Amino acid sequence: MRSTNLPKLQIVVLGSPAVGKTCFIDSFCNGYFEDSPIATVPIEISKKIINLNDNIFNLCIVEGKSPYNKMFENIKHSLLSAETKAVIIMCDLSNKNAMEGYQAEIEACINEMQHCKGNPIKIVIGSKYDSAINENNQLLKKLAEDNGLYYKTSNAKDIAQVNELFNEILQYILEANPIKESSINQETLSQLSFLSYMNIDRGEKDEEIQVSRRCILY
Ligand SMILES: Nc1nc2c(ncn2[C@@H]2O[C@H](COP(=O)(O)OP(=O)(O)OP(=O)(O)O)[C@@H](O)[C@H]2O)c(=O)[nH]1
Ligand SMILES: [Mg+2]
Repeated sequence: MRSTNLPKLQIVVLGSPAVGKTCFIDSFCNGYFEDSPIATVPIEISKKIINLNDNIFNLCIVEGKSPYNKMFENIKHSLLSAETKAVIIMCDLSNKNAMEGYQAEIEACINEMQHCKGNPIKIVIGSKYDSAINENNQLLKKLAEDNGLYYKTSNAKDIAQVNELFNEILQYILEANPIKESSINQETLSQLSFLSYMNIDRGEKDEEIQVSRRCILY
């Protein structure tokens, strides 16, 4: 069974440089915190097969820069695609000086998102919650809510928290975009569970197996 036969669902993660986008995505896709990832130029695509409450699909996460950055042009195609069902705007809660720029950045993202074909849910994530300036958290939450966006926080060092957050986001998406049952048959299900056993056979740690109970890596 080829993973390309599965329904595809895409999440786009936008943000200024070094706000923590790659660490957040990698914590979910790889199950560990990478302290010093290489700066993403211009975009990065991560993929993972997900089984969430028996909804099986190919999740594609695309990382790119927000408007005002010249590399934004590279993510525009993914952002506007009908497959994009969630857009995350990531803002760094630990950065003292960045907060004053986030209002304009969020407004610019909202402006661009008007043209999205997939009617994505829109979420602001305050990153680096482990070293957040408390006042920034309150300010960003208000900013997100005033603009009608969901607000969440993330700590990429806490894999369980990142997994919970992705599960929550995927639940929102599936509620708004139910996957047609006919696209998954019994053969697909049994082959995917075979792939998950292969994971276990490769000797992954117990905690990673727990994480992949709902998220089957191949
Ligand atoms: N304390 C803390 N540091 C983090 C967290 N997430 C990322 N970082 C740090 O923030 C820095 C930038 O992280 P990246 O994930 O590369 O940021 P990015 O937004 O992908 O950056 P670009 O690809 O350059 O746009 C790295 O030094 C990380 O170690 C977090 O949750 N907590
Ligand atoms: Mg990056």
